Amino acid sequence: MMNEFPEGFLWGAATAAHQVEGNNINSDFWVFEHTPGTIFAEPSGDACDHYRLFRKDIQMLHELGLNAYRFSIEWARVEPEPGFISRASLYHYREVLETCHEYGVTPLVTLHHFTSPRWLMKMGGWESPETPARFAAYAEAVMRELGTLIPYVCTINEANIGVLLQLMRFNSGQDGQAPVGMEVSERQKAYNAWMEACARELNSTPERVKNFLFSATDAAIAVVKQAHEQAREAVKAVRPEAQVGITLALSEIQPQPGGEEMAARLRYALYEQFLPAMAGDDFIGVQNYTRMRVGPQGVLPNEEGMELTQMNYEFYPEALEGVIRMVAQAGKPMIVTENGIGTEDDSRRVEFIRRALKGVLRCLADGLDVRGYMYWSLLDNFEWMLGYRPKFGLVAVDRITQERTLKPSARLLGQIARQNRLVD
Ligand code: GCO
Repeated sequence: MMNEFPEGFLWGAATAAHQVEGNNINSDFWVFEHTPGTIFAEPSGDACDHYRLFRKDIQMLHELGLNAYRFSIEWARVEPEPGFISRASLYHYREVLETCHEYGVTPLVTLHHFTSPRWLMKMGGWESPETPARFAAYAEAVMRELGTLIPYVCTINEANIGVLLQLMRFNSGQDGQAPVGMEVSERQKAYNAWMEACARELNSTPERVKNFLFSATDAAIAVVKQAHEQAREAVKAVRPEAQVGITLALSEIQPQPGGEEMAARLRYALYEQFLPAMAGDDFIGVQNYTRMRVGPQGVLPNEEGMELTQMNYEFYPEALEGVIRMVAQAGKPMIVTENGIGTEDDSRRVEFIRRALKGVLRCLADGLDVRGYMYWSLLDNFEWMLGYRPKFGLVAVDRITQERTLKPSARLLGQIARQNRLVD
């Protein structure tokens, strides 16, 4: 089998502002983390202090041998109040982008990676019909100031996350609605109380903030799709050459006997329904971590005997190949914008990356148009509700001293990138 990647292949690692920068105090998540009764294991705090240490981190990424860096610009910093643009924060991101270019690292910029300004939640968040235009205005402000430095834009990270979370029953019993005739459980009561407190803090209502990522209602999904399309147009109007795409969380859907029909429904909900909104995009951002076995009733539990990651899902690096093959049918260039594993055992990460990349090579051999691979994540960082316990990084971070330590997987990916081939 060929083991070479195409010339110009983007080799990188990804981060997201809230998970690494630290002190993202004007965002909705900061409120969720700090409101009593929080479901977050711990607050994000200083995170990896990447807001201050970005130069070292980008230099380190470059020295490893990687040639691309996917990171996000934080809306809550750029537009701290509606319509008020912070020039100082744009200047910060200018420095981040310039540092990338100094080291010959291609930046892939995400405009929204889960966190939103507090004020957006007050105005109805991702269910408000005003949000697409507000998001597009922010995108335009970013591109006007920084556009010449930004070759790739991911508008919204995992626009389908609301659907995915609902499917995985991540928030089961936490929707504040007990079925008729049933007692509201203690857990649900506590969750509702926390949501009410968050809503007070955000001058909003529990209905508006309860789906603090995106919700899975048709109306909310329509808002997310419109936000993507309007932002893409805003970006293109300022900088037509910028390559624009959305990113989607895609587990490989594997129908089990009798599960074909359900699998087709899930494929539509998680993926196909977003295709019309992506028609004008330049690329598709593929994000994959595991597979999803589907039976007639829905997603099945992990297969017995399978190795699990720290996220409690199956260690299944081959899922990336399956997802790329599905997405390839849309006929657009693909960039793997996230693929990774949460583990304390870095040798499992080494194995994961190798096997995932073998899958990418098989896709390339079949002529599929994969342009790059961004490992999630550069650094061990804030894994949302789970806090700092899951370790996704190529690089470990001491959160007291902020010292960085390369793991063997970092050297492996750097070596593969430098040689642009998978070596045994
Ligand atoms: C996501 C996000 C990342 C996560 C990563 C690991 O895919 O949920 O883009 O922010 O940290 O996926 O779970």
